[in-house]
Amino acid sequence: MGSSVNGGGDVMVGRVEPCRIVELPEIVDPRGSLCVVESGKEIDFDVKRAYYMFGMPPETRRGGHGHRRLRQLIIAVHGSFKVDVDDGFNRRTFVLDHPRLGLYMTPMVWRDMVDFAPGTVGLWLVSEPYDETDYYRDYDEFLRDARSMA
Ligand code: T46
Repeated sequence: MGSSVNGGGDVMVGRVEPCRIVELPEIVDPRGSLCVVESGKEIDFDVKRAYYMFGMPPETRRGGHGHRRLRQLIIAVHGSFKVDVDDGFNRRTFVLDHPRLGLYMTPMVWRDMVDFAPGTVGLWLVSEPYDETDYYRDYDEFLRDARSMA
């Protein structure tokens, strides 16, 4: 499990390998825990947008798309869920089950989010403003482009 995504040179895009769980710095004292995400330390992008989700029915499936440019860090600030990641060649499933953990994701990977525990609240810190043209909504189109980048 990595502790930082910074300082490793160019990040390989369009592969599941650089997608990974990042253990966030946790400052614990008798008042509770405080976790930090700082651009240039835990993530290699400036956060241009943040959004969060709650009220997901346990059987729901979210995502079902890829991004052309967007990088992101996903945190289950409460509860848990899984993220299935697919680069057109390989697949991997990540489990987010503690607010100290973030899933760092690079562009050109397809993602699905499943198995939401009741009461889950997820937080997304992302590198780009909302732009529908950044999305692959069609898996075959994603697959064609992802494989041609190989
Ligand atoms: C991602 C996964 C992990 C906005 O208007 N602004 C926003 O910033 C976002 C994120 C969404 N929306 C609208 C677009 C849709 O009408 O909210 C609606 C739901 O979005 P979407 O269907 O894309 O939600 P998810 O959970 O499938 O995907 C989201 C993000 O869109 C995506 O970037 O990587 O979470």
